[in-house]
Amino acid sequence: MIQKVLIANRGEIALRVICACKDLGIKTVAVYSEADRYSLHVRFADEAVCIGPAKSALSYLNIPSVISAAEITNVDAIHPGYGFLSENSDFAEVCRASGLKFIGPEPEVTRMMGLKQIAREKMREHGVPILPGSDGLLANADEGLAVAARIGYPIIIKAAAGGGGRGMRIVRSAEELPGAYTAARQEAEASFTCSDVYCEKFIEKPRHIEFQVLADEHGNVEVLGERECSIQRRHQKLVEEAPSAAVSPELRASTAKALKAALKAVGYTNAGTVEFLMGDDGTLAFIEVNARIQVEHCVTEMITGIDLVKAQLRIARGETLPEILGGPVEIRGHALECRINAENPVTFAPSPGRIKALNLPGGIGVRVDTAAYTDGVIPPYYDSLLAKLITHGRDRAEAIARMQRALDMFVVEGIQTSIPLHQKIMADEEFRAAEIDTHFITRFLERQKAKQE
Ligand code: MV4
Repeated sequence: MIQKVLIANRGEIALRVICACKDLGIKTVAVYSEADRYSLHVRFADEAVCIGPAKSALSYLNIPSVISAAEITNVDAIHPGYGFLSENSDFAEVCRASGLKFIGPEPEVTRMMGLKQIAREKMREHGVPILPGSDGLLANADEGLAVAARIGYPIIIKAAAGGGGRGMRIVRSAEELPGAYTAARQEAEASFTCSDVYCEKFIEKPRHIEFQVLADEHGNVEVLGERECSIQRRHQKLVEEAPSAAVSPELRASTAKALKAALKAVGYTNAGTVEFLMGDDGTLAFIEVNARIQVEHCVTEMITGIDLVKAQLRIARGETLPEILGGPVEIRGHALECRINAENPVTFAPSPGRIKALNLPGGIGVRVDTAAYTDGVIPPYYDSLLAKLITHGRDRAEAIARMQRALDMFVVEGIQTSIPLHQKIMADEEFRAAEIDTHFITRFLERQKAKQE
């Protein structure tokens, strides 16, 4: 039984987990750094424990501190949220050794999914499409040359332990390859203390599309459709939506079928996201698995009506997916999410400080996930996500209209936010036509600049 959960996170996701626990009658324990003493997750949890100084390395990432807080408050389980310790398999292992249920996949599975060339091989084995590329790791630059001769340029060399775009090098010709191979290895070693790399075909202007999955501890796997996440800048997503305009019902169904087989075979449990790239030909190719709840999970919740965080908790207490879902998953309407960051909307520089005034929008089809409040302080130590503004409509046009209305009624004074940027994106013709790929923001910012001149 899970009667009390410690939430090893802060901000809006800590509050989101508290909401799901409250809905299930589960008691909550917040942990907080010295910078977060007056945060809402501290106020709304049943108990709260200070776990260290402002710097994350000394608090939210400090495994002994988090485990000590769990032991003194006598919780049954830990929800890691996203970021911080959420995909740290060593942490999940310490939880298990301490008799605490980690709300996520087993550490062995998270570790396997973190080795991207292994995840790639597992997916291929079970019929999930992957890009042509190396068979496992590259032992040297010559192996990379041999793969490129077979599949053609451009290729991309990626860190096996990678993420967030580090340890990647695009290679457009044989002459460039040895240098790119060495550079990728060095960056991988510096970033992940693992210099292993693999390679695959490089897709020039892909769409980034990800599938939400839920898997119980009895071998059942469900796929809850996809999200379109192409609108990003420097690997930070800005706008997400569900479903993707580029995914047909047939492609959705065939991808879901293969994913179910692959995730069942690897013993995946709890919530997860499988990332794909879509090239010009409209086909999807697997890139990586995120073994956690994601920031953008809300758009999937809006179109399926399923509370994903509640599902995570119910899976962790041993319930089956048929019990949790109560019938077939149906996709209804369209949802959008704008990430409202505390940052300068033009330079993207962080804008921490005190919120002097705040008006959160509402009304039909509008949801705001945030831990912000009037007089609350956005500290400079963590990521700059201030709120997630989510809208739902019967179709994409209705979701966009509701987003425009909600952005207009979203007032934050005292700090700068990305609200003006989102207002411009919502009005953009390419966005409105769903002509989006991972280069959208570059083109959009150029159009904005041209308008000013
Ligand atoms: C790629 C790619 C093109 N071709 N792989 C970037 C982060 C990491 N998660 C994977 N990434 C990419 N992998 C192949 N074979 C282009 C990117 C990429 C990207 C992917 C998703 C969203 C935004 C991106 C921005 C730049 C590059």
